[in-house]
Amino acid sequence: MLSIYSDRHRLHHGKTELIDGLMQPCFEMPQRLDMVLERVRSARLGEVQGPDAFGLAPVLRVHARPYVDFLASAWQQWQALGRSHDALPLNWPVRGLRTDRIPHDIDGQLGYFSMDAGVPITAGTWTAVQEAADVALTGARHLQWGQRSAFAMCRPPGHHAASDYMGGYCYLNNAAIAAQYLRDQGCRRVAVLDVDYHHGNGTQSIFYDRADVMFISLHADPLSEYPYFLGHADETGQGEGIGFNRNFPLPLGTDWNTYRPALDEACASLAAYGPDALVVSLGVDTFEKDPISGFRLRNQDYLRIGEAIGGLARPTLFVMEGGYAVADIGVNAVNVLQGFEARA
Ligand code: SS9
Ligand code: ZN
Repeated sequence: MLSIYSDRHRLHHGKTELIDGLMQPCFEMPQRLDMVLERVRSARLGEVQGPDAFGLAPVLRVHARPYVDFLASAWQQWQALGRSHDALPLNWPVRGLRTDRIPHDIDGQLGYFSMDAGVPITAGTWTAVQEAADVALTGARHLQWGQRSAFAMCRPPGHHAASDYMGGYCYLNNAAIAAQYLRDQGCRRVAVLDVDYHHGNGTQSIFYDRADVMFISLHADPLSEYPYFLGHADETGQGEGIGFNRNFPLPLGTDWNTYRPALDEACASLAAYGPDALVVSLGVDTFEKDPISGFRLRNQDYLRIGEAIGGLARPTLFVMEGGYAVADIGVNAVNVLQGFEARA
């Protein structure tokens, strides 16, 4: 399988995040992707290529212009106030507050365009997140050119980012941008399968009212886990999109015996939909040793996930999402890809 990778992910490296009431080193760190690349190489998965530059047009098919302008200018605005440390949001327009005016002040903008504080903006963040979108788009282009599969080594991840807000380490929604690109290049139906431990709230909201992009997610029950405010089983789509969104919230402590039947049902839904292309939001934070998560999947379970996806026999783009057990992220991600290839 061809993999797409760029060193520029390193330009994004937040220092600290607020977790359990403490400022701690960011779990979403450059070493994550180093480990994935190392495993892609040692497992001889296939060629590794750099991304092509697509510009902002395919990004703007998914994200709102004011949000993209905010991301592009946030660091300069922050620096203009004499601040050289990471920018972080601090307050949000919740129930009853106004969202019809975008604040001029950068602190107000940071809150307006985010859902939480897990999104540090550093000097290199905008370059790195654009590069991650290009990595996903380059992978999508390979499917368009007739390849059976590709692996987009995106960092930072994307599935919590919606049309006009960032959150949960995510800025641009790499998987959604790739799915929309595939539609625009002539795929009639595209499906996104999200196997990250956390619900892909951003991807769901982007495609919620559409029948041409199905979204299916397996994740920790939002009553017990981040992102808390989306991802329940009764969210089945809206308008034309009714029936084209499916969530499988699973209990904390889920192991393979609990995961497998949900995955099989998700795959049956995907097979019935019959997409021309499949985008997999590949998070491996379902791993038993993940430091911020509560599932109990083991190394070999990722081979089985890949086999199930391979059994769908669709052109498939894997897009890297979460996974914070740095020592195992490479093995687990590549196990999915090798399981897929064994069935392909
Ligand atoms: C854990 C807090 C998690 C955000 C996690 C975002 C994961 C992206 N108790 N904070 S895949
Ligand atoms: Zn996650």
